[in-house]
Amino acid sequence: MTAIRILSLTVLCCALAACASAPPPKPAPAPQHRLQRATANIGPASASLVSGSLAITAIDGGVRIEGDLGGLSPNGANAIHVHERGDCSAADASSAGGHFNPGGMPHGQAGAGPHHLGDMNNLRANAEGVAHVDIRLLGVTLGSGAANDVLGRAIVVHANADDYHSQPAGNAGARVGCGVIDVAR
Ligand SMILES: [Cu+2]
Ligand SMILES: [Zn+2]
Repeated sequence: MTAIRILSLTVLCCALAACASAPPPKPAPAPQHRLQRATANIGPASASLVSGSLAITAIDGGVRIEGDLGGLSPNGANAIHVHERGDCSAADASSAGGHFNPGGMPHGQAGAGPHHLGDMNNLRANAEGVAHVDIRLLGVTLGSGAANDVLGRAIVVHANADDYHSQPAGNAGARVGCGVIDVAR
């Protein structure tokens, strides 16, 4: 009996020791930006006059997208998203594919529940049809090569506002502007 108790205590001690000495599992390192700055030169699509240059800079937790876009409808609202393919070659920009969505989420609104990683809030154009863009897109990286890397993807502007719930793309209408997120030169 005593021998059995000692044996089981020994086994317990060994098990505890093994637990105590096992190295804690290392969390996977978060993907890091490898670029500080990129640009997206937005050109017209679907026979629009939309154009402008956007600067994309690395910030904590994502990127900041900033610049002016012209050629929009005066006082209108326009959807803007990161789309999965950096290809604006089609006249209607369909070549840019769907919304950038590495997490397999439904379309939605940034900061308000499940949404595509490329979902962003609508732009507001002024009376001259110019929208100032200043968006913090969180959860993405710039040049990391990870699944959430936006480098080499496209920024697409739409003719209409995003309703933030219709699937798969917010019922935002034609693609009127498109530009690839590219290394700043
Ligand atoms: Cu879009
Ligand atoms: Zn979306």
